[in-house]
Amino acid sequence: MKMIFAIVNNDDSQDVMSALRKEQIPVTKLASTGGFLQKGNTTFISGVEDDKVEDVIGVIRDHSRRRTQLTPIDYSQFSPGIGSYPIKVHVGGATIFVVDVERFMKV
Ligand code: 2BA
Repeated sequence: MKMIFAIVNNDDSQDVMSALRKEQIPVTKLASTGGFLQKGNTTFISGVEDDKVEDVIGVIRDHSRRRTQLTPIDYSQFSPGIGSYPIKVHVGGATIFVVDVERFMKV
Protein backbone atom coordinates (compact mmCIF):
# COMPACT_ATOMS: atom_id res chain seq x y z
CA MET A 1 0.00 0.00 0.00
CA LYS A 2 1.11 3.58 -0.70
CA MET A 3 0.22 6.96 0.70
CA ILE A 4 0.04 9.72 -1.90
CA PHE A 5 0.49 13.33 -0.84
CA ALA A 6 -0.44 15.81 -3.57
CA ILE A 7 -0.09 19.57 -3.12
CA VAL A 8 -2.21 21.49 -5.62
CA ASN A 9 -3.19 25.10 -6.25
CA ASN A 10 -6.38 26.16 -4.46
CA ASP A 11 -7.87 27.14 -7.83
CA ASP A 12 -7.68 23.51 -8.94
CA SER A 13 -8.62 21.82 -5.68
CA GLN A 14 -12.37 21.56 -6.29
CA ASP A 15 -11.81 19.99 -9.73
CA VAL A 16 -9.29 17.54 -8.33
CA MET A 17 -11.56 16.63 -5.41
CA SER A 18 -14.58 16.05 -7.66
CA ALA A 19 -12.57 13.89 -10.04
CA LEU A 20 -11.09 11.76 -7.24
CA ARG A 21 -14.54 11.25 -5.73
CA LYS A 22 -15.98 10.37 -9.14
CA GLU A 23 -13.30 7.68 -9.50
CA GLN A 24 -14.11 6.51 -5.95
CA ILE A 25 -10.56 7.12 -4.81
CA PRO A 26 -10.41 7.51 -1.01
CA VAL A 27 -9.07 10.94 -0.17
CA THR A 28 -8.65 13.50 2.60
CA LYS A 29 -8.32 17.18 1.74
CA LEU A 30 -6.23 19.46 3.96
CA ALA A 31 -5.84 23.23 3.88
CA SER A 32 -2.11 23.99 3.63
CA THR A 33 0.23 26.90 3.01
CA GLY A 34 3.21 27.01 0.65
CA GLY A 35 6.44 27.98 2.34
CA PHE A 36 7.69 30.17 -0.51
CA LEU A 37 4.62 32.15 -1.59
CA GLN A 38 3.01 31.91 1.87
CA LYS A 39 -0.31 31.38 0.12
CA GLY A 40 -2.96 28.80 0.74
CA ASN A 41 -2.80 25.62 -1.27
CA THR A 42 -4.46 22.25 -0.87
CA THR A 43 -2.90 18.96 0.15
CA PHE A 44 -4.69 15.75 -0.75
CA ILE A 45 -3.75 12.53 0.99
CA SER A 46 -4.86 9.21 -0.37
CA GLY A 47 -4.00 5.70 0.78
CA VAL A 48 -4.33 3.18 -2.05
CA GLU A 49 -3.08 -0.22 -3.15
CA ASP A 50 0.09 -0.14 -5.24
CA ASP A 51 -1.70 -0.89 -8.51
CA LYS A 52 -3.92 2.21 -8.11
CA VAL A 53 -1.10 4.73 -7.67
CA GLU A 54 -0.74 5.61 -11.37
CA ASP A 55 -4.54 6.04 -11.67
CA VAL A 56 -4.55 8.53 -8.80
CA ILE A 57 -1.60 10.45 -10.24
CA GLY A 58 -3.34 10.53 -13.64
CA VAL A 59 -6.53 12.00 -12.18
CA ILE A 60 -4.60 14.68 -10.29
CA ARG A 61 -2.48 15.51 -13.36
CA ASP A 62 -5.57 15.83 -15.57
CA HIS A 63 -7.26 18.27 -13.19
CA SER A 64 -4.44 20.60 -12.20
CA ARG A 65 -2.94 23.01 -14.70
CA ARG A 66 0.65 24.29 -14.68
CA ARG A 67 0.92 28.04 -15.40
CA THR A 68 3.03 31.07 -14.51
CA GLN A 69 1.94 33.96 -12.30
CA LEU A 70 3.47 37.31 -11.29
CA THR A 71 3.71 37.47 -7.50
CA PRO A 72 5.02 40.39 -5.42
CA ILE A 73 7.75 39.27 -3.07
CA ASP A 74 8.64 41.45 -0.09
CA TYR A 75 12.43 41.52 -0.04
CA SER A 76 12.59 44.01 2.85
CA GLN A 77 12.62 41.04 5.22
CA PHE A 78 16.04 40.16 3.79
CA SER A 79 17.42 43.69 3.24
CA PRO A 80 15.60 46.79 4.57
CA GLY A 81 14.82 49.41 1.93
CA ILE A 82 14.63 47.06 -1.04
CA GLY A 83 10.81 46.78 -0.91
CA SER A 84 8.80 44.33 -2.94
CA TYR A 85 8.69 43.58 -6.64
CA PRO A 86 6.96 40.96 -8.73
CA ILE A 87 8.65 37.79 -9.86
CA LYS A 88 7.35 35.15 -12.21
CA VAL A 89 6.61 31.82 -10.54
CA HIS A 90 5.12 28.61 -11.80
CA VAL A 91 1.85 27.73 -10.10
CA GLY A 92 -0.65 25.01 -10.63
CA GLY A 93 0.37 21.52 -11.48
CA ALA A 94 0.85 19.24 -8.54
CA THR A 95 3.73 18.31 -6.29
CA ILE A 96 3.29 14.64 -5.52
CA PHE A 97 4.99 12.37 -3.00
CA VAL A 98 4.35 8.62 -2.96
CA VAL A 99 5.45 6.83 0.20
CA ASP A 100 5.25 3.26 1.43
CA VAL A 101 2.68 2.52 4.10
CA GLU A 102 4.05 0.16 6.72
CA ARG A 103 0.75 -0.48 8.42
CA PHE A 104 -2.85 0.53 7.77
CA MET A 105 -5.69 -0.04 10.20
CA LYS A 106 -8.97 1.37 11.42
CA VAL A 107 -9.63 0.77 15.09
P1 2BA B 1 5.27 27.30 -2.38
O1 2BA B 1 6.38 26.90 -1.46
O2 2BA B 1 4.47 28.48 -1.99
O3 2BA B 1 5.91 27.51 -3.83
C1 2BA B 1 5.11 27.98 -4.91
C2 2BA B 1 5.92 28.03 -6.20
O4 2BA B 1 6.95 29.01 -6.07
C3 2BA B 1 6.65 26.71 -6.51
O5 2BA B 1 5.77 25.87 -7.22
C4 2BA B 1 7.83 27.19 -7.34
O6 2BA B 1 7.46 27.38 -8.70
C5 2BA B 1 8.12 28.56 -6.75
N1 2BA B 1 9.22 28.50 -5.79
C6 2BA B 1 9.25 27.80 -4.63
N2 2BA B 1 10.41 28.01 -3.98
C7 2BA B 1 11.13 28.86 -4.74
C8 2BA B 1 12.40 29.49 -4.63
N3 2BA B 1 13.20 29.26 -3.56
N4 2BA B 1 12.81 30.32 -5.64
C9 2BA B 1 12.03 30.57 -6.70
N5 2BA B 1 10.80 30.03 -6.88
C10 2BA B 1 10.35 29.18 -5.92
P2 2BA B 1 5.85 24.30 -7.01
O7 2BA B 1 7.28 23.82 -7.08
O8 2BA B 1 4.90 23.70 -7.98
O9 2BA B 1 5.36 24.02 -5.53
C11 2BA B 1 3.99 24.24 -5.17
C12 2BA B 1 3.82 24.02 -3.69
O10 2BA B 1 4.13 22.64 -3.43
C13 2BA B 1 4.77 24.80 -2.81
O11 2BA B 1 4.26 26.09 -2.55
C14 2BA B 1 4.82 23.94 -1.55
O12 2BA B 1 3.65 24.15 -0.77
C15 2BA B 1 4.75 22.54 -2.14
N6 2BA B 1 6.06 21.93 -2.33
C16 2BA B 1 6.82 21.96 -3.44
N7 2BA B 1 7.95 21.25 -3.27
C17 2BA B 1 7.89 20.75 -2.02
C18 2BA B 1 8.76 19.92 -1.25
N8 2BA B 1 9.93 19.46 -1.73
N9 2BA B 1 8.38 19.60 0.02
C19 2BA B 1 7.20 20.05 0.54
N10 2BA B 1 6.33 20.83 -0.16
C20 2BA B 1 6.68 21.18 -1.41
